[in-house]
Amino acid sequence: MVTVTPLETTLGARITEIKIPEMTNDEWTVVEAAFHEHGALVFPDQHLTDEEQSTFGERFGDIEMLRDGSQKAVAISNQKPDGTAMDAEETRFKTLRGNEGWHTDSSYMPLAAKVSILSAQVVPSSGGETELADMRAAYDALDEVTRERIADLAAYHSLYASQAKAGYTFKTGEGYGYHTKGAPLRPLVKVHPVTGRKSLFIGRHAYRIPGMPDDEAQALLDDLLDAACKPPRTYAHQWKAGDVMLWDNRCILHRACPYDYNEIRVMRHVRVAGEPESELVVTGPDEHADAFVPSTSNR
Ligand SMILES: O=C(O)CCC(=O)C(=O)O
Ligand SMILES: [Fe+2]
Repeated sequence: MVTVTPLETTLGARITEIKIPEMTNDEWTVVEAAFHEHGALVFPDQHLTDEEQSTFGERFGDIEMLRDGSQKAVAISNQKPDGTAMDAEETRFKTLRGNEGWHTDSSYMPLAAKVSILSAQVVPSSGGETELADMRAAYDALDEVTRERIADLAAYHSLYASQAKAGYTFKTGEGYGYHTKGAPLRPLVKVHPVTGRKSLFIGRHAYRIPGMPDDEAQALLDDLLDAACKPPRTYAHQWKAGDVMLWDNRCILHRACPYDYNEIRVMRHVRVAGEPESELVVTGPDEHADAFVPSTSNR
């Protein structure tokens, strides 16, 4: 029978005695309840195909099309078509390195993500973990003064701005989500649409708070993030090929961990779109996003 074993942190559970492609509706009921309770699930040793992984994603909702609209699963990989490792100058490599900052997926799009499902195809000999942080527990741990300070604040989210902050800049429109205008504005305190639990909605893509000077806003966002992403609210998954891990982007942050980039690491990612009722934000023009891009490097 499907077994749910909570991890020794505030988030996450390991799900065993189950084969994802053969999941019954009764098992799904257990898995979905565990997802809402724990915010992240680890399924060791599943070895899913592309299709099995996206079919599993469809249990949660509509798949977000990350590239050309036909692919449901995308590779998160440093491997070039000739089999060798990418070099550091490639845009896709910078995107991979950008993933090493704490973030929530697609918060920079009008419709933010609900769930991300990652599976390990090829893992490096060490490092390359994926780390998760529980923003429900992080909110619970805030003092009353901070809670009051942030209660009505919201931040703009932009991949363009977060990559620029990390030292990586791109031509506008160079890849998925790289837009300088129309950054979504999202409240710092999010109420989960199913559980009703409050969580901090922050991460590297958050970059500006209306009504606050930019340096003050960035300092506040950085301080909240630093305080939030600490034990016992974090879990680092050490991948074995075939493992599957998923998380609820509405209340869990994640980041990739470094490894020797001469080695190959290939992950497969399926992203489930948020429900419009809770994750869709009407975007307006954000004419200030360019301020994060040094004018000489907008190549
Ligand atoms: O490569 C990883 O470990 C995580 C990448 C990531 O940010 C994602 O899958 O959304
Ligand atoms: Fe991500």
